[in-house]
Amino acid sequence: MSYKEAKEKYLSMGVDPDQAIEKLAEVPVSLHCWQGDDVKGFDTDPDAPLTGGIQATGNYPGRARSPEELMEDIAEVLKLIPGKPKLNLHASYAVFEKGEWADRDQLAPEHFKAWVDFCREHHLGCDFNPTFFSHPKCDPLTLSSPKEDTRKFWIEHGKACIRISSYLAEELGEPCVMNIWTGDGFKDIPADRIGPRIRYKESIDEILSEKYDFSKVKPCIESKVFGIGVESYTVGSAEFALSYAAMNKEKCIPLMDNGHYHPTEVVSDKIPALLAFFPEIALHITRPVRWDSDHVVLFDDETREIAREIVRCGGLDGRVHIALDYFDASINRISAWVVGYRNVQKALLFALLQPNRILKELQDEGNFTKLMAMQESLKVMPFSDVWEEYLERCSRPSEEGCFDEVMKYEKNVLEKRK
Ligand code: RNT
Ligand code: ZN
Repeated sequence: MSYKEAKEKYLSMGVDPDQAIEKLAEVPVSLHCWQGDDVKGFDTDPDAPLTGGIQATGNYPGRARSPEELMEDIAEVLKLIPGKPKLNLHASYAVFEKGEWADRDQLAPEHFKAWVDFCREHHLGCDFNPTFFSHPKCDPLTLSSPKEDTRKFWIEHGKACIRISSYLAEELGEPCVMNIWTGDGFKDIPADRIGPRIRYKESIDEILSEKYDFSKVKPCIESKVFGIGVESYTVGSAEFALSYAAMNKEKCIPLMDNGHYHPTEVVSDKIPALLAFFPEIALHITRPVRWDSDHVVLFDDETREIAREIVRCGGLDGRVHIALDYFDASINRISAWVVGYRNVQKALLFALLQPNRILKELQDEGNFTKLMAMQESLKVMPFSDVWEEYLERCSRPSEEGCFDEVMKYEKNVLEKRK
C-alpha cells in the first residue's frame, strides 16, 4: 500500500497521519551515551568492574574506548534515527585535557565542554546523570552510607552535577533532566532498613539545596526493585522515590524505569496514576527480561502501551520526559542503539495513530464490545506505510537501509578497533 492509501484508511478511522508525523518529529527523546561503551565511562580504570548492581553482558567487538570513538559512534547513530534526539550523558563521561583528571566530587562544567561542542554541532539538547557507581568511593553504599566521608563525597558529586546540568541547559538552550539513581542496597537481609533510607533522603535534600532554576534543570529520583548482588534490599525503592518526589514537587520529579518493577507490574498503568498528581514525570524506556532490566527496547506490547499512555495523557507536550536506558554488549552496539531508539519512535507513532477520542467515548459509554473490536482492528492498520513516510520525511533510511548502513560502519570503523 502507498502512503496515500494508508492515509485514507487512517482518516476514515478518525486520525490524520500527517499530524501524527509532524507531532512526532518534534518530541524530544533522550539517547543514552552508555550503550556505546558498556557503561564504562572515561574517568575510572576501564578494566574495573561495573558496580551498583548493573551489568553489561557480552563482548561484541568494537566498543568505543575514548570520547572520540564514542562521539564518532553517536554521530553514526544520529544519521539513522528519526525525530528529535537529545543526548543523555553520565558524569563518568567527563572529557579531560591531557594529563588532567578530576574526581567525581570535583567535576566542573569545563569537563563537559567537548560534549557541548558535540551537541551544538548536532543540534542536540543534553540530559545528565551523576554517576554513583563504578568508583572506589562506593563503600559499597553512596548517598545512604553510614560513613560520613563517603556520604559527603557523593553529596559533593551530586551538587557538582547540578552545576554541570545548569551549564548544559544554559549552553544548549534546552532543559536538562538530571537523574539521581544509586545502586545502594544489600545482598542479604538487612538489620536496619530505615537508617539508609533516612540518610539517602537527607543526602538528596543536600544535593537539591544547590541553587538551580527548576524550569531549566529537572532533577529526577529513579527507583529500583533489586540489582545483581543487591537482591534483598534497595534503598531507593519505589515507595521511597515516589514519596520523595511527591514531598518535593517544587524541586524534583519522579522517574520510572520500566525495568525496575516486579514482572507483572506495568509502567504503562503507572503513567496516568502519576500524572494525576505530578505536573511532570520522567521515564527510562528499556526491556526487562527475567533478572535483567536493560535489554534493547523492542516494538512490543508494553512499549506500545507506554507510548499510548504518554500520548493519551498529553505527555508529549512537556509533561513526560522520555529517555532510553539499556546496554547490550552481545550484539553490534550501534545496531542496539538504533533499533531501540527506532522502536520507541515506532511506538510513539503507533500511539499517535490511535483515534483516542473515539476510543475514550466508547469506554465512557460503556460500549466495551465495540471498544475491543476497534482496538483489535487498529492493530492491522497499514502502520508500516506511515512509518516509512515518517522516515522519508526525516531523511532517514528504511529498516533495510538502516541495517546495511550499520554493517558498513562495522566493517569500516568498528572492526578496525583492535
Ligand atoms: C540502573 C538504572 C540507571 C542506569 C543508568 C546507567 O538500573 O536504570 O538508570 O541504567 O544510570
Ligand atoms: Zn534507568
